[in-house]
Order: sequence, then structure tokens, then C-alpha cells
Amino acid sequence: MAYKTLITEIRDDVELIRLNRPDALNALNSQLLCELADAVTKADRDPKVRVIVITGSEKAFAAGADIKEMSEKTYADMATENFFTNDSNAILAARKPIIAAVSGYALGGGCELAMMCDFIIASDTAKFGQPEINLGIIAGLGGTQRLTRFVGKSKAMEMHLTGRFMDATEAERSGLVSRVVPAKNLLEDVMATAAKIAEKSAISVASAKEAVNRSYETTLTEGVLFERRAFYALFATEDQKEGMAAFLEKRAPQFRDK
Ligand code: CO8
Repeated sequence: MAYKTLITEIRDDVELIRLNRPDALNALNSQLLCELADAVTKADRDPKVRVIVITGSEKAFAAGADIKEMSEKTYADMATENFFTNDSNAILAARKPIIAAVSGYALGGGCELAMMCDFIIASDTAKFGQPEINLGIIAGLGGTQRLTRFVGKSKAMEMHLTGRFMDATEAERSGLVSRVVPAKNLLEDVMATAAKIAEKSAISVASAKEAVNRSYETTLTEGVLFERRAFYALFATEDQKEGMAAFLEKRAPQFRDK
């Protein structure tokens, strides 16, 4: 599939997906979401890819769902088209880690897309917000649920009710992003982080992702039980033997995803 709204490349073991609708600050329309779902699904299946990075431009990660595309839609259109749902589910279904590299605006659906990734590294120019309230709607790609889990009820409620933006410093302080880096270093830093993950055993990486995500979906007791089972299971892998032997022999491990 040749993409019209994305630029994709594999650099070393990393699939770099750049949202590319510069005239609309990377607003998410149906075509972009469909192409993104396709690119993520293919990268997730591609043995040459170990980590996926989603990024935008310096000015905008994505300024939200495409308002032009949505403006004339009716309730019946939205409900029957299942607008965006299947595509966002495809992104959430990826087993490989996905890093959002956010510079500039990450608003509405753009903020929600970043939050669907496994973690966010932001440039010091990043601005996050859920300004849908200004359009007479609310967030629709998980923003009321995920932002609340990231930053707590008070801040999430204020952002959803007023539409105000959060800058990178506040986003880091509130736990929305894992790190803030100077804008000029964003991609380099994210690719170095991705390379670090790519060195690990893909089996333990997938297990860690699954277990951390499980913490959102279950009670503490059930989550810890889930983690314990995943932990025991890793002792059935060659990579666990290799990782521990390498530590004891004071050398770097050679993981083989086995
Ligand atoms: N949709 C469509 N076009 C957009 C969008 C958008 N979300 N954002 C920006 N653009 C376009 C502008 O219309 C403009 O196009 P043109 O040059 O043809 O007029 C171009 O991008 C540049 O934008 P601006 O001139 O406005 O740039 P500024 O630097 O002055 O402002 C802002 C930047 C502050 C980001 C401003 O563009 C803005 O406020 N954008 C809208 C932000 C917004 O409201 N986002 C939420 C959208 S709704 C949403 O995301 C719901 C998600 C849930 C979907 C769930 C489905 C199930």
C-alpha cells in the first residue's frame, strides 16, 4: 500500500512512521488513520522491525481529528461508520513497543493518539490539549479515560472542560510524557531510546509491555498475578539463560528471541 498521508522507513530495527499532512497540521482524517493502522499492523508483523516510532512535524504531531471531514457528519453517520474505531484498535493491538515522538501540537485526537502509544518523548516545544469542548464535542479516541489515568482527575477535568493546552514542562511534571528533550534532538533521542529497546529480547519486551498495560485493565492483585505468571514463563526462554549467564560472565548478552 503506497501511503499518501504517511512517510515510513525502516532505520536499523526501527519502523519510523511520520504523519504527513503538512497543510492541516497532520490532522487525522479517515485516510490517515487507515494508513496508520495498516503501517503499524505491517510493522508489528515484520521480523525486521523491533520497535515502532510515530512522529509528526516540528510544528505538529497532530492537531486533532480533521474538523473539515467531521463538520457535516450526523449522529447516524458517526454511529454507523464506526468512525476511527477499527483503526485505533489496530494500533492498540500491536505487540511491539510504540514510542510517540511529539513536537509541537498534540491536540484532541493527536493527544489521544500519542497516549495510545506505549510512551511519549516530547520536545520542549510540545503542547498537549483536549480542546474538543471548543467545538461543541468531547474527546472521542479515549482522551477522557487515558488523560485522567496519566495526569489524575483534577488536571484532566480542567483540560477537558476548558480546552487549555499543557506545555512540555507541565506534561513531564504530570506524568503524561516520560521525558522532554530539546526540539533539535527529538528524533535522535527517540531513535537512541528505540535502539536500546531493540537490543533486548523481543520476548521479554513484549511481556513487559503486556504486563504494564494490564495494570490499566485490572485490580492490583490480578495484575500482580498476571505479572508473576509472565515472569515464571520467561524462565522457559533461552534468552533468560543467556541474559543471566552474560551478567555472571561480565559480557554483553546476545539475545536471539528464543
Ligand atoms: N482539522 C482540520 N484542519 C486543521 C486542524 C484540524 N484539527 N487543525 C489545523 N488545521 C488546519 C487549519 O484549518 C489550517 O488550514 P488552512 O491553512 O487551510 O486554513 C492549517 O491547518 C494551519 O492551521 P492554523 O492556521 O489554525 O495554524 P495556527 O498556528 O494559527 O494554529 C492550532 C494552530 C492552535 C493547532 C489551530 O490550528 C487549532 O486550534 N486547530 C484545531 C485544534 C482542535 O480543535 N483539535 C481537536 C479536533 S476534534 C478531535 O480531535 C476529536 C477527536 C476524536 C475523534 C473520535 C472519532 C471516534
